[in-house]
Amino acid sequence: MNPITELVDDSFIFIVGISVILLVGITAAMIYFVFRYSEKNNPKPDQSITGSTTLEILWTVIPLLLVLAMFFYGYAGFKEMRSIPPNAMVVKVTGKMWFWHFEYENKKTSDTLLYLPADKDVRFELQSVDVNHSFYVPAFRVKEDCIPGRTNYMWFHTSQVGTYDIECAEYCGLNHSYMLGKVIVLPESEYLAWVNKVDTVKKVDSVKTDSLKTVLPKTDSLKTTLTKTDTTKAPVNRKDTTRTVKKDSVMRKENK
Ligand SMILES: [Cu+2]
Repeated sequence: MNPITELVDDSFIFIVGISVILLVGITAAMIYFVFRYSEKNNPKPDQSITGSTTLEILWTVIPLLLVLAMFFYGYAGFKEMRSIPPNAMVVKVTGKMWFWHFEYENKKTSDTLLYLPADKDVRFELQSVDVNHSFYVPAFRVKEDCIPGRTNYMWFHTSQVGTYDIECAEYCGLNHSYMLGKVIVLPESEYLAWVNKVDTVKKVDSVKTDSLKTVLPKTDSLKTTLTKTDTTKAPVNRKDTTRTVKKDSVMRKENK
């Protein structure tokens, strides 16, 4: 179970619940007052009410207790979000115009698709190389800014195997709305096989990214009109993969 998801959902339901009760109560009282105290029903205004200390105390104390309860629920979730389990695995997330780049503990990298093992705590170190982005994974109820020149952090627990959306939640330029990705949570053995396999990185990513593009046909049509952006993007990717291969081959030599 992901504790963040539960706490965020609890506070959300609590606040929406109170809001609905207040909305219904206030609307009902308003409609009742419109008829009960209309000029037609009361040709002479009733001036007997001058004030009520009891009422004033009640309508001060009750809302105060309600907002304190909202704060309590919100703070419980916030505290959980900022308390990263010490043994969490680390993934570096870099926002670039306009895609997500991920680096794993063994220096392996991937773009757009974030592979994670199931039932693990994951700490994300968030950076940006150009403008402000915001790494948003709705299924895990987390969102944190990626700011150039500083490293932010967040974490979540990958509860179940599955595929979950990644979005950019900070307007970052022309292709902001297409800055999408997927969290792919795999059984631990499959994840380890993927993360330790160096040669097929490029193939796996390109195949899966293509299948993602077919889900998002608009991206393709937009990209064809932005050929200049694409050509600049391509060498960046190539550099990254060669760097990974080099580092890993060095690591292999060291292991020998
Ligand atoms: Cu963005």
